[in-house]
Amino acid sequence: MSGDVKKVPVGCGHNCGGACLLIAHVEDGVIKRITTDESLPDSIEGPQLRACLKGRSYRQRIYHPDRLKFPVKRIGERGAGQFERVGWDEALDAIAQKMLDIKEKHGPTAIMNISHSATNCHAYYNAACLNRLLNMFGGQTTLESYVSNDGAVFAAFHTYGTVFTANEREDLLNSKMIIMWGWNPADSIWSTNSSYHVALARERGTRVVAVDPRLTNSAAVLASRWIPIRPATDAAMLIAMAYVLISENLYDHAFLDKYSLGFDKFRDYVTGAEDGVPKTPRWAEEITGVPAGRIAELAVEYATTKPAALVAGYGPCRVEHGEQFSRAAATLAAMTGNVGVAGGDAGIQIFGYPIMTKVMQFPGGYCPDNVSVHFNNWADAIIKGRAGGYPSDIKMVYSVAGNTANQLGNVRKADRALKTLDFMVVHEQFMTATARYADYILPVTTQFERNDVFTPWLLGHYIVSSNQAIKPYGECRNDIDICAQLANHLGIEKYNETSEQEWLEYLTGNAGISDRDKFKERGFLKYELERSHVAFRDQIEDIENNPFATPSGKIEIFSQSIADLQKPDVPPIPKYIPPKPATEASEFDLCLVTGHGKKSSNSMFYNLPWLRDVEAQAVWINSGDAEKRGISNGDMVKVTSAVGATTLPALVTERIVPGTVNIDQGIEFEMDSDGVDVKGCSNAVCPDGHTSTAITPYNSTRVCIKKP
Ligand SMILES: Nc1nc2c(c(=O)[nH]1)N[C@H]1C(S)=C(S)[C@@H](COP(=O)(O)OP(=O)(O)OC[C@H]3O[C@@H](n4cnc5c(=O)[nH]c(N)nc54)[C@H](O)[C@@H]3O)O[C@H]1N2
Ligand SMILES: Nc1nc2c(c(=O)[nH]1)N[C@H]1C(S)=C(S)[C@@H](COP(=O)(O)OP(=O)(O)OC[C@H]3O[C@@H](n4cnc5c(=O)[nH]c(N)nc54)[C@H](O)[C@@H]3O)O[C@H]1N2
Ligand SMILES: [Mo]
Repeated sequence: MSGDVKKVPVGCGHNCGGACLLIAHVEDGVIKRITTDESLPDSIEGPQLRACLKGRSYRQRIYHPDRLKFPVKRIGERGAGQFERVGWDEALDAIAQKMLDIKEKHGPTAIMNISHSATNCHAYYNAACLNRLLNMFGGQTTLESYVSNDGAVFAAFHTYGTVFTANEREDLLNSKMIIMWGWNPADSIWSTNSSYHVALARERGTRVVAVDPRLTNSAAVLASRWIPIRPATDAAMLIAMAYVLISENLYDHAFLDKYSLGFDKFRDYVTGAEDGVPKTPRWAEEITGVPAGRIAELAVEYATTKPAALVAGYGPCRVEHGEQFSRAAATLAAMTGNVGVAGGDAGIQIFGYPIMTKVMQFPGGYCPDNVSVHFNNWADAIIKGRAGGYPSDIKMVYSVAGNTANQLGNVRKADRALKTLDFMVVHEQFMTATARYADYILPVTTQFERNDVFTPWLLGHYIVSSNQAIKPYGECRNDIDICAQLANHLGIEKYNETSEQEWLEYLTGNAGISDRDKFKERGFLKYELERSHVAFRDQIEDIENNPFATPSGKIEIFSQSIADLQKPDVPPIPKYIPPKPATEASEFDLCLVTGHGKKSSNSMFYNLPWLRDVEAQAVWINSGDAEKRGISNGDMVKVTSAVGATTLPALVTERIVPGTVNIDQGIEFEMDSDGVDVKGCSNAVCPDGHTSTAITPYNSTRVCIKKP
């Protein structure tokens, strides 16, 4: 033991949206301890980039007994999880032979790329490595849709003409009122200091309200009022709030006249002039379960407290007709003149702007022969192929950074689909629910074992330098190096002729790093902005010279481009559309939501003992619903939907509205011999398929619950 401890800054940027700072304390080549940002603030430094419980537990992830150390090859039945160790050369050779063989017999699109988002804050080591390889190989079947937020994306494009709709978090300090609408930043991060800024705003006197089917940790700790609502009904509540603003003349006529299009049509729908049904708070009470008085009160408060930020999470738009929630929220933001002003919010949060663009993404390339299917049809496309109307017949699946078999709806179908394959390759750190089905699993490094640079989801005035703290674990390699070696075996030239250092310099070429040594040593670079970034400020300050990027140049409350789509279930003005009458309504009498909880980042981290200690996986059920079913707290229960079932303990609580249950997403499935998941995986019950606006509607799943 030398006893020398080196402190190395490492970034933590998983798909929680955060880009945090970890300090690895390295002794004799081993990380003995992990701390986080403890730098003292100076003039422009702002809050520290402190990591959450997951980042700070990373030592258990790096050195986990189940961490994959060597390449392995399947020896048992596909999916049975039996593997043996092989050498890198043998594995790469076999993979290349098989890929060439499949391409020759079936064409390149017989390979489906099911990579996803684990490392999407990384500029360098990203699923883009595989994209680049397969594009150079001659094509692939890709998966399209964002899964996270298609409803918000659809609404943002048609309402504002862009997905750069988010203000930066510091701007919340300018708000007099914050409505966390289906947004739970205390657990789900959404950029490193989101909950810190809500807490600070509240401390300075900002009123904070939460609208959510659950009394989340955010609602409990950050809000002074929780408004419980039935899931998938939010558009009705927002529309009734619009009714109140119209009938009490509390909306901003001048703002709407100058900046928006089609409010008159929306008003006709809201007042009932269009269909004879006035969308009153009473009307919405029936639908949402929120008392009419409470709806009216929130409407008046939102319209008269200026500026106010209606900050929407993605939970409410991950439902059938979820785009109507986002369209209605944007409309309310416009009615109250809160778009493009400091302390306001455009009602849809997707991307922020300037800092993110300082770091370029690794170029994945493009191939004109690629075909694609919707993400939540990936398994169906494998099973049915061209005969089922999909663009290709799939023989092989390749996954780099993603746990698609677990994270998309209907894991039973995933199991069936993967068992039909000829071949499957996965780059992973762990034997995940997806990796279990592979022929070859290639072990990859974590960010502690390589160099990278991260930015957060929305804005923050900084970028993070992530530095290699230890040698690669076991025989692990970097994704980009594996792809480069495979490219050699495939006879692809010029996949990568750029060194790591050169890549990092290229990717951060716009970032204005004057002293790279200092950047690496501190682990971050912060920027000073003259004023906080507010989406659409330019439009509001000077609409003549800076029109919105919509066809009309205005905020489109009425959207001709939506009308032109001619989708019968997607109206050109925001409306509440009731769910399809469920044929099985009497059996599946509860609505399931699937929150993004603090114990995992999607499917990562829940295998760490420290995280399991924090929170056990359980289904939240209201005490009234539990009593009717004879369920007591802690009882094992079986949750069943039209596509499958899962068993897990019940958490009987007042913290969820009656008629709704919650299973945190991300826990990995394990099926018993009847095909019933025994681990509490939400996607054992959430369906595959999507809405006509490409939404993966996890949160409008109908289920029933019984004691097994
Ligand atoms: N710790 C942690 N952080 C994460 C992630 C994670 O897995 N773990 N995942 C990251 C990713 S990939 C994403 S896309 C984001 C997701 O971020 P979100 O989609 O915002 O997160 P959710 O927890 O799914 O939903 C937010 C809240 O919406 C509520 N909700 C669900 N349905 C409805 C509804 O119909 N109406 C209303 N009003 N509320 C509803 C839920 O109870 C929840 O409290 O989080 C990111 N951050
Ligand atoms: N029921 C339900 N399901 C959901 C959601 C929901 O709300 N409800 N939310 C959905 C959302 S918003 C999202 S974004 C998806 C996320 O779905 P995925 O992106 O598939 O989920 P992750 O768990 O982030 O998968 C990341 C995997 O990559 C691995 N990994 C991490 N770093 C690296 C690396 O450097 N290289 C390689 N090769 N692998 C790495 C991790 O070990 C992990 O297994 O889940 C979706 N699933
Ligand atoms: Mo996501």
